[in-house]
Amino acid sequence: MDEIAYMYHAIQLARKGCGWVNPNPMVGAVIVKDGKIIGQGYHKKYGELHAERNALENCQTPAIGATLYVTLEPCCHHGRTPPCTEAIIESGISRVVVGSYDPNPLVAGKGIGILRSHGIEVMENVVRDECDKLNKSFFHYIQNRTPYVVMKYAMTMDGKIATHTGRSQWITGSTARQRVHEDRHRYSAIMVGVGTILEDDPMLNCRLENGRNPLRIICDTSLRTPLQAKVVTTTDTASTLIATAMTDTNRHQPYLDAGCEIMVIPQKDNHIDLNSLMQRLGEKQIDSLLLEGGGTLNWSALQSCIVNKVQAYVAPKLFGGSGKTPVEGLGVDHPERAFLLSKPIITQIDEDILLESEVIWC
Ligand code: AOF
Ligand code: ZN
Repeated sequence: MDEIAYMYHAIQLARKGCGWVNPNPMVGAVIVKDGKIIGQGYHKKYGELHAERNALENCQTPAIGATLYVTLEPCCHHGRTPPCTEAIIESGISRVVVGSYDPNPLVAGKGIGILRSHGIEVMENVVRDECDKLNKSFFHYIQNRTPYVVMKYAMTMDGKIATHTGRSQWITGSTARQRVHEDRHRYSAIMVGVGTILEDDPMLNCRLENGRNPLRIICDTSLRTPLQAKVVTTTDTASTLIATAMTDTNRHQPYLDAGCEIMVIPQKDNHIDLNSLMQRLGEKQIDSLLLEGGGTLNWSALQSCIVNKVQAYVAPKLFGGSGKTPVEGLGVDHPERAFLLSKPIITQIDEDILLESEVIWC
């Protein structure tokens, strides 16, 4: 195996932490000596050992003189775990090959600097693009302290998310829907507007075997969520947070009794202020959020500039008529004022297509 292959192996290991490590990054590590892998590991769960320490613990022979391949710059700070740089230095590893740089202000190049100052050879940026792809949401969260927001919707080829009678199940096929559940596992929270609760009464959970349920967030300015809604009656299986502008604690009580959390957020233009909400969610360590509509909330989210990425599933169907579209609201008045997205990554998923773009201008 060559250097690149070892790093790809470390990336595979890192992916095993998907959905379990948030708000930490996914990290994988491989230790190689005399052309043989002597230890490997990954960051398994938030609060637990980092990838490098897991790899060192798994070493079958002493790591003196070995090379460590790690997808992210080793940390050098005391967090929930001691610094990885200390463990690397103590182990006698003589060379470290790094994929991504860690933008955490507590690390940010200092990890690499410490290793070098101890005479360890460090090679940077190896398979960096692939390593960076693992942790888009972590990079955003650690620098902004707000969640990385992905606006996701499924529409027909004539741009409808529902028929004129309001029916939306199902637009895409089962494989595309499975993919959505993988994202519900990956991201820390899922958010919808109260309109979606009133119309569809969704569960908003992750229906993968061994999947993790995201925190369900309902944007509900005037507290209209029915107490019989599934998101309210199933808090024993998945947590629900209702973000509202209603300050009357008597109105909060029935939701609190049902096990929901209430977050009071100031109002802006008759809706809760989404920028304040994102700040508060960041304080709760929500690093990533899947925005699943509806169109009114999507419009507010774009106007508030909180959307980082758009995921549009497109199904080969046409609904016609006055069915809803993914982004409602007033809309822009001129093509020049459009929200601009990056060149999409296109993935065919059976009969459907997934288009993924970063928001580059809002
Ligand atoms: C690494 N290897 O596997 C991970 C790193 O609170 P802690 O102790 O878990 O530290 C979290 C921070 O450490 C996180 O924000 C990121 O900068 C880094 N994560 N670093 O060397 C790992 N998960
Ligand atoms: Zn570490």
